[in-house]
Amino acid sequence: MKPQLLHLSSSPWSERARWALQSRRVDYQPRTYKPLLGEPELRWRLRKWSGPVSVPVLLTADGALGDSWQIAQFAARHGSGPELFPAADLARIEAWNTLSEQGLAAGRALSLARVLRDPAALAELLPPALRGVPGMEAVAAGGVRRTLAKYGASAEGNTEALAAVLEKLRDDLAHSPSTATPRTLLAEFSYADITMAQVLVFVRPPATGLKIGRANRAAFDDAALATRFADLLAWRDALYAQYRGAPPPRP
Ligand SMILES: N[C@@H](CCC(=O)N[C@@H](CS)C(=O)NCC(=O)O)C(=O)O
Repeated sequence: MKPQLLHLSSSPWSERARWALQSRRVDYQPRTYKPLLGEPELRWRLRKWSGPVSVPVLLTADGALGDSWQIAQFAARHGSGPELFPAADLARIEAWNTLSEQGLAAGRALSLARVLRDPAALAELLPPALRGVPGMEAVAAGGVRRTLAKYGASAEGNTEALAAVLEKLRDDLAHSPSTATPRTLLAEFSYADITMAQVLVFVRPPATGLKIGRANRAAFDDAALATRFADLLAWRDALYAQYRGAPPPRP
């Protein structure tokens, strides 16, 4: 059985898993997750009957993997291609992944607050048949609020938290042993680059890899941070150009 990836095409958490699987040339079947409607299946697959569940989830012959980190490790064990987790650097890569989680959490809070204020962005979250139907924007807003609450998003301090993660990334790149262009966090491309590049989704989404509607793309964009971290956006774009490879198969 081909592993199946339950994912969201607009999500940087899912993008970490897709990039790792594709980078390791793992043959997998992507399947778009439907928030709320898909939750019962997710709970059943993960055997998790309470507490939050989220995607990406990889369904394998040996059970379900419920986190992008575990999925990337699966890719490292099963595929071929660049070594995503050089053993000597595993602890450092894990630290970068924790940093990425902090940046993504702040970015989620920032961007979803903007989505809540933009009717066009809310409409994009609805299935096409429901767009423009009276009352449906309020349903979409309810879904966004539910997501913010589910992940315990804080209302304050998110710009500073995101900027602090990006300052650390800038510093780590400056001190990296890499001699390549673009530089990588370790001497060679690894999962550290995949996970840290995702934080920049909430500064300005990349042109490829994630499918985000026009209004949501604008809501993810932070003009002030984009100016302040233009060097990191250029790094991320060069990383995508060099290492992201072919777009994912159609869901
Ligand atoms: N630590 C998890 C976090 C994943 C995560 O936050 N997923 C969110 C954003 S894609 C999600 O599933 N949202 C849909 C929902 O909450 O219904 C991972 O990296 O796999």
